[in-house]
Parts: sequence; structure tokens; C-alpha cells
Amino acid sequence: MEIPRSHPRYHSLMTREKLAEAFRKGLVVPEGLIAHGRGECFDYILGEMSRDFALEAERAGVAMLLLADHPVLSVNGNTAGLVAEEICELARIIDAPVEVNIFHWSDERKRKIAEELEKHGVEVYSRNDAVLEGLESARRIVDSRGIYRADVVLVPLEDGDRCEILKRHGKKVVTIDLNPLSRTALMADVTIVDNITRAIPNMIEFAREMKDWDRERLERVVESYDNRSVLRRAILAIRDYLTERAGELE
Ligand code: PTJ
Repeated sequence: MEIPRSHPRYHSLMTREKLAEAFRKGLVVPEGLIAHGRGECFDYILGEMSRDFALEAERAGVAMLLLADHPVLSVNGNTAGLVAEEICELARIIDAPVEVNIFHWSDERKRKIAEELEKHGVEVYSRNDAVLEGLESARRIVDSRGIYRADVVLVPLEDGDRCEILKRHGKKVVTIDLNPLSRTALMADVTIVDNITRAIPNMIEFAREMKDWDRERLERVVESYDNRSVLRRAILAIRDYLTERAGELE
């Protein structure tokens, strides 16, 4: 479909097209389209921009990944559909593997997502040879070289149960979720309330800037970070944005 650049919702419509195309290619599940709609709604009431609290979380998330012994970037269908190239670029800069880990289980879709990521020249883990005990969903099945032994995991667009189980297995979780009220958002160590299409490019910039920093400097970024305060600011930003918009109608 041809979307004119002049369309006021050009970026949002292009993102939809990208996801719909990924769905047609078999990377994304129908449920992923619904999940994206929920994300779009939160993005709308956050003003469709990377707010200061999001940038702060993106910076802390990058610092945590750079400090990790075994960082892993977890990729599901929506992430592959929207930012395959960018997440691979981030993986290269922070020297972390990417692992395909999906909620709606399908060996074929897992293979397709892995192939899509490999096009961008990164190491992709997708073996089903380890289990995160305590989790019912397919996401319990992980790669023994990746999430299983990771100390810090980036898990964008996550479901609450798995975030909980990753935490129970002693891992630090960095998530990207436009819904600051979700269980994942509340449970993660670092919650990036931003659209993944903006968050990953921002994280690439931070990673380029911070990759040569010494550990102490990175540790200071992590230590001064407060996830509860970031979530509070995100919720209040929604309230303020809505109040402002309502005010325009007075
Ligand atoms: O590929 P699979 O099988 O792993 O499935 C992927 C989905 C996304 C369907 C699966 O992880 C799922 O059901 O996720 P949830 O529980 O719906 O959570 C997704 C969260 O991501 C929701 O809180 C959405 O608001 C949020 N979200 C959706 N799109 C975006 C987003 N956050 C940031 N950027 C987005 N573009």
C-alpha cells in the first residue's frame, strides 16, 4: 500500500505496514498485531515521542548490558518484524548474542525469525535445549548458551510471567513496554516506556557513546537509576498530556 509522506500519521502507518508485512512473511503472529494496537494506544497518549524518563531508562539499560558478563538480547516476532536490523546493530556494539524466544510456540516461526536476524550478520541462538523451571508457557524453553546462563536480558514487548521467572532465576531484566502499568513494567529492573521503533535506535546511540567507559562510570549510571520513579513519571506524563489535550478544547 502506498502511504503518502504528507499523511499526518505517516510514521505510525508505515510501522503498521512493516508489521503487517512481517505477519505475511510468517514472523509475527496475529496476536502480535493486537499487541501492537495496545502499544500504539499508549504511544498516542504519551505524545509519540521519547520522553526524558524513557531516555534515562534506555541509558541505564545500556549501562547494565555493558556491565553484564553474559548479556543477551531476546527477540520475539514483533521485535523481529519492527527492528530486526537495529537490534542486531545494538548486539554488535555491546557484543551480545541475540536469542529467538517466542510466546506462541512454532519451530518454523522460530527458524524464520533466526534467518531474518542472521541476514544482519550476528550470532543468533535458537536451540531448544534448556528450560527455565517454574514457567508454563513456551517461553520457558531457552538456549543453554543464551538466556539460560545470561545475567542480564533485554526482553522487549514481554509477557509478565516470563519477566517474573527471569527475575526468580536471578537475572536482571531490561524491558521495553509502552504500558507503564503492565506486570512486566512493574517487575523489570529497567523499564523503557517508549516505542521499540524509537527505543532501540536511542540505545544504539547510547551504546556507541558508553561502550568505552570504565566499569565505575557505568556502575554509577546503574546505581543512580530508580525504576519506580521512572514508572511514576511515565504514568504522570500520560495524565499531564491528557489534561493538556483536554484543556485545548476549553
Ligand atoms: O512473537 P511472540 O509469540 O513472542 O508474541 C509476541 C507478543 C507481543 C504477541 C507477546 O509477547 C504478547 O502477547 O505480549 P503482550 O503480553 O501483549 O505484551 C506486549 C506489551 O508490549 C504490551 O504491554 C504492549 O503495550 C507493548 N507494546 C506493543 N507494541 C509496542 C509495545 N511496546 C513498545 N513498542 C511497541 N511497538
